[in-house]
Amino acid sequence: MKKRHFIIIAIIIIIIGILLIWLLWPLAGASQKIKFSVIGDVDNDGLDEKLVVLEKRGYYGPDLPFWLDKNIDDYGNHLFVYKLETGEPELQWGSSTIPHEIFDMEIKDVDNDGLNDLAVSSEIGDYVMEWRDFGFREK
Ligand SMILES: [Ca+2]
Ligand SMILES: [Ca+2]
Repeated sequence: MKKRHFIIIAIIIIIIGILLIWLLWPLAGASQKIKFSVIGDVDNDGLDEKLVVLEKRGYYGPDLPFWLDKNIDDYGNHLFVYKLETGEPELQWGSSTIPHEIFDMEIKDVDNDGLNDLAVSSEIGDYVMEWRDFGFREK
């Protein structure tokens, strides 16, 4: 009798385990998620852009740098800048992996020089970036 109970309990545990794997499998494949976005004229051309911070698995996209055979499979933050003037957001620029977590960003003129900057709050502290030709530089 006890052996029979043990077998029934083992079968129930196996069925629950299979159900959990089946239910959670789609989550295991989720390799990226949008953390937040902000809108403003970050490149100071008079038109707003949408900046999106993405949490993503893998340091690079499908095209790897020549010195790597395979992608680095860690989670990291990526920043993308989209133009908004055509209705559909159009990718203007995207970063490779940012080696620290970004908590918040704000597009504003931090140093009162008449040009917008990107004020970033992150796990390594607050810092200010500015748009230069094609990409951001720390101020
Ligand atoms: Ca702009
Ligand atoms: Ca400024």
